[in-house]
Amino acid sequence: MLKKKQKYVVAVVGATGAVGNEMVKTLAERNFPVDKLRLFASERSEGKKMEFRDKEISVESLKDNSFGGIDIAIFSAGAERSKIWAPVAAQSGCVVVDNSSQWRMDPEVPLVVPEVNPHDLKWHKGIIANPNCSTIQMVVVLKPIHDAARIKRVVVTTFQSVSGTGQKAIDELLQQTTDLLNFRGVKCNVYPYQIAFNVLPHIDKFLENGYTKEEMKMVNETKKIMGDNSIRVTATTVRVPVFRCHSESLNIETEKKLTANEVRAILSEAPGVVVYDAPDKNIYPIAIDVAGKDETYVGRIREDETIENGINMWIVADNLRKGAALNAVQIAEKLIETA
Ligand code: NAP
Ligand code: 3JN
Repeated sequence: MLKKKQKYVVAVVGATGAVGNEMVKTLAERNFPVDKLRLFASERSEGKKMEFRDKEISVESLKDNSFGGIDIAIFSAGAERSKIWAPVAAQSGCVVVDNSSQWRMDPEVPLVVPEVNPHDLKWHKGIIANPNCSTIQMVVVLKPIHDAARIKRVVVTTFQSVSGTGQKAIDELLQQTTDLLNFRGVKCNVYPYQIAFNVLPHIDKFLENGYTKEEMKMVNETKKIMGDNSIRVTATTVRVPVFRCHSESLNIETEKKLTANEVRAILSEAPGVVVYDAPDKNIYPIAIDVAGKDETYVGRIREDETIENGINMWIVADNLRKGAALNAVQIAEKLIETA
């Protein structure tokens, strides 16, 4: 359990990565009460300098005694590292906020989006899981609709940016684009096919049921966060050649009828949501506008004319911010609020 303090010793594990970099930036921007910041990555990055509040911090590699004296450790170094190190950190007495899939579906670990289920933070036992980026932006929007009209079923298709795969994928899209525009051949190291000027219906590994792991993360995590196993979710997750922000097309079937205007009104009041929806003026959320923003943007809200109680919409959020770093820092903020 976290003890109340004026300022906290915070660690970011995976600090040199796409999410880790955003985490360090977010802690500074939100003026998180950091007494000391410790940054960890692989041995490759040992000694590398990163900036935090105009000071340089040296990156360390993880050792058995690394977590002594740390109050909050935010992990974004992949599931394998979380599996090994999150229990070590929790044993040392720090509260872990883990960005990987390793602990998300563990019944002993709360899976939290602060706008949706902050109450679940109360029962943590040292590890709190941050959901998948595609799930986070979707549940922020689903929760107020569920409260108003009970959601029966959601059909979601995602359009996910390459930053979701990490720094190597950002570099690959840039390199392939440059090579193609200079009439050179492309190399594919991160994805099985060229991502520049292409669309890949494949995120994470394929499972026996024909879905990908990313798709099943959206299905299972949504039920756990919303605390309702009866919500049926089916997903198709797609990688697109965009650097930042995940876009999603949602089709939502509810028990009670909601008009498009009622949905607009509900979402206008929802925490962490911005309704950006005026098709007559070509106003709808787009990735390049939402990059760097904290909220989930919603547009194209319209009734599904093929069923009785259906709504379609388009939602966009910054996957590195609300989808990862910001949600983790918001969890830490809630923890210190209630310490
Ligand atoms: P990334 O850019 O590839 O960064 C990976 C980070 O992990 C780097 O800092 C890397 O350090 C570090 N790392 C690798 N091996 C390590 C080791 N043995 N010990 C300590 N640190 C090690 O990837 P990313 O996009 O930032 O994502 C990182 C992880 O965050 C993902 O694997 C995933 O689990 C999670 N994630 C979650 C969401 C979400 O939806 N909430 C979104 C994206 C990612 P070096 O620089 O030294 O290699
Ligand atoms: O691909 C994306 O847009 C999001 C990727 C998330 C991710 C990438 C590698 C490993 C995850 C995740 O958060 O689910 C993981 C993982 O921890 O399994």
